Amino acid sequence: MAAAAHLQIDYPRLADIRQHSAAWWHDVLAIVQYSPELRPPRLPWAEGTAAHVRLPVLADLDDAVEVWRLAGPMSSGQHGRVHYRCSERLLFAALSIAEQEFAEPECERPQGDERASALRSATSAAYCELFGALGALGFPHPIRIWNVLPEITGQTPDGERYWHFNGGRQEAFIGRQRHIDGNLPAASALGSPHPGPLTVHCIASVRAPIALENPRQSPAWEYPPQYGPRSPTFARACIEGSPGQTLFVSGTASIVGSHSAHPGDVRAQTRETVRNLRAVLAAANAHLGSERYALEQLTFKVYVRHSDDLADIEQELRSAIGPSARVLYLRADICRRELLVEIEAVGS
Ligand code: 3EB
Repeated sequence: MAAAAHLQIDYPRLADIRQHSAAWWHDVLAIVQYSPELRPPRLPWAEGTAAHVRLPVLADLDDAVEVWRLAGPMSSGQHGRVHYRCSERLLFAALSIAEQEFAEPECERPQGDERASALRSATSAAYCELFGALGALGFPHPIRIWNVLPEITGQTPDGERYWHFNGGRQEAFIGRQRHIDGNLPAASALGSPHPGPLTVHCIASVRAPIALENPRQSPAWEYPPQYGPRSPTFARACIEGSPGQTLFVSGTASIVGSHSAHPGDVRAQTRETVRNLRAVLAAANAHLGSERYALEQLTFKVYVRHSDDLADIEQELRSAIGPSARVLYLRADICRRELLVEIEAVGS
């Protein structure tokens, strides 16, 4: 594989990348390992660089990893809790924070909601650390952020845990003088079926990206209060500034306007999600004034709430994207209980 001028994403098997020489690793910006274990299998050369997310891979590919490649040279290091690796153009950063660190001492604990308060504080701290590291390292513009936390739809006395995550995230955006209504990074936020820390990883740039919305969906920062008192802070997609122009499509679900469509019908949800993906692609192409991005040429990641739905989702998605597009299926909880599938994509 030649060094990539454009950022490339691939899902090779662990056994295959273990065969590569040290030279291959020079152009690796990031590796994300998905596995239900507490500690993922170790990789040569990637010590301290690979991010681990506690989501199981589905569909007979349980040793698949996510690899991002870009022309090097790369450097890597640690800034506070943030592990990073970067070229002169893009930076990959990852951190994890245990909610327990933010639990109030027993005697001062507010009744009942202590775990959720800890989640809000942990999220805010994670984002403050992340933004601090991005600024200090010279990559002040997050383009794409992934968030994974346990029990994302768990109920607390003041709403769902995802709402507390949103509270902490928005607080950090405001604290860092960032926009909370537009000009946001693309994102995904998923629930892990396993206990563990909040994990956040991100791709950031030296240049500001182009943030895009979806005409079929309300901007997430304008969701009505029934979806939580503090809005999620993400854009439907971001395009990396020139010369890269990699397109990052956020986690996309069966939401039309701000409402969940087709509760209980996984096939209809998948088709609605594909309509949303097409609409975001059209917005991206319109912005560039070209037909640069096509659904059939994107690389996808699919979050599946119930493993039993995998075949239905796969069939619907394949009929839309064609046989050659790469797809990684992960078992994860979506942030609204009625949503059964969420799909994100990258186009280069
Ligand atoms: C949605 O459209 C579905 O909170 O960062 C998708 C992508 C979703 C990102 C986030 C949430 C997030 O609202 C959920």
